[in-house]
Amino acid sequence: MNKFSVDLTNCDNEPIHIPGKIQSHGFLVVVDKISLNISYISENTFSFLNESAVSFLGRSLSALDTFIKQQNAEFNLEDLLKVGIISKNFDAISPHPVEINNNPFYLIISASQNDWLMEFEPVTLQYDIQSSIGRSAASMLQGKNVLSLLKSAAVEIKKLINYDRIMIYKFLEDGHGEVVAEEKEENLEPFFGLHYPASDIPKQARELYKMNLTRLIADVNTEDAQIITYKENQPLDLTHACLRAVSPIHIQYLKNMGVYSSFSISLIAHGELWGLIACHNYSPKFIDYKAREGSKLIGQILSSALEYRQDEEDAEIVKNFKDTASALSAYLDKDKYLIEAITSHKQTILDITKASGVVVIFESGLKTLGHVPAEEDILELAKWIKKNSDESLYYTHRLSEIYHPAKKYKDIGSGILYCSLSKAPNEMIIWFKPEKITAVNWAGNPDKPVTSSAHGLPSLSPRKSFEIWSKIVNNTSEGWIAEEISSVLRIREIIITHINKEANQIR
Ligand code: BLA
Repeated sequence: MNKFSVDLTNCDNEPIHIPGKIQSHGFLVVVDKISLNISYISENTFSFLNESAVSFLGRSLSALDTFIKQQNAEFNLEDLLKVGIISKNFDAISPHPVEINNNPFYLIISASQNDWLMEFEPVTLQYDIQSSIGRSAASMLQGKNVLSLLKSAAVEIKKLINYDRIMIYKFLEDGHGEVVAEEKEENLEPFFGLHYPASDIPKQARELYKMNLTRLIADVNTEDAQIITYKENQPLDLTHACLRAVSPIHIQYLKNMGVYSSFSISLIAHGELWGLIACHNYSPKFIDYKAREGSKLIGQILSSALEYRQDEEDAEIVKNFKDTASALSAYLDKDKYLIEAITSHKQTILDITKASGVVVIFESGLKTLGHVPAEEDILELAKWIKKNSDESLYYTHRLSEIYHPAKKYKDIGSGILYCSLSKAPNEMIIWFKPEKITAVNWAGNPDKPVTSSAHGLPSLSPRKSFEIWSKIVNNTSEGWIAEEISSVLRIREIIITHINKEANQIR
């Protein structure tokens, strides 16, 4: 069994793949790959089969045949398992319908290192989900851009599984997440636009979610069932299982949030976890294997559509940067004054990056566009940059950390991207980005007390972790992406060529 004791300081190390327990809405029978005998079994098998779990340990699968009925009585569980082993494809035979005490169950088979996992769980879906999935995928793909694609995916998932709240949760560059789309019951407060720290979904959980694309927590208040075994000191790896018991820290988190059931689907783009479709229900809710697989399929379709659309949008950004550079180049050829050429037409030097403000200092002129600090602050900053760096390009998304006076205007310039236009101390362009936190919303009621728990985890809730995270991201802007840097280098080249040309003409 897993002896790890988890608290708020060691979340990243909790071995969540070997919890030694399963959720009790189903039961687990595990067969050793070599002997094909039952090597692990969940204690709650008793409540489904009316036979003590331990009595099955070490026996062959045929011990289950009298309890678990199949449509084709000639064909027993061991035959089924062997078909899977030979074809090396358990997905093709899962879910396998069986009957236990006259109730329909699904058997889902997957692999662990030395054993085969056989999970039994109830069948609840009464209608043919396949046709709904087809319709959902079709309407989802009508979304023309990434945002409308995400919104319609949330709408379609809500139709399929009817959880109270469906969120598309996207991981941003530093690992923290934002709710970028939401479909919910009307009476619930919106989470749309909220940001959460990276630590709310620790590293090993993200790794696991890349391998196993869905996870259901049917009811945060039911007690998990212990897994028993004769294989001492060999914890059973439940990475690919459906019934895996969930980290107690996360259960507490959901309870503090008032959530009774949670279901989430991984979104993978370019081999990385792009985000999750996170579904909450405010009462216990179990959805069966076919409903989960249907949602997974929607997630996979969304993932590949996202990859495609995101690439399209990124290409669009680069194209806009390049178009702006050519336009500015043409203005420079036409106009008499450099500053005017790059600041006074339809396309300006501000469109070269995604910054919200820019200043151009050239010869004796200074011109600003968008949100920028006061002129005296800009001049101080320019002096400081020249003094401290001989590089022609400098950028940071945490300016005030190294240059304290910038604290004063962090809501305008927590991030700067600077490029020099010549060796002269006063010829440069600086782009500004605001502090990120000012763009972050927290819709919860800050006066509501944080729920305490009996387990010494009083501070664990999204609200608390948001507060902690706010402190960390204070004074930080969005980062500068590679496309912005190359765009600035491109325009710098154009401007300097232009300056040199002018200088030669004068001579
Ligand atoms: C897992 N945390 C998760 C999961 C989500 C979140 C979606 C996946 C499991 C699931 O589907 O429920 C977080 N859920 C969120 C967030 C929102 C949401 C941010 O709805 C926003 C709306 N969690 C903490 C802290 C720790 C922690 C401080 O907040 C550790 C100290 C741990 N979260 C934690 C662990 C898991 C988890 C260990 C893995 C659970 C598992 O799969 O066993």
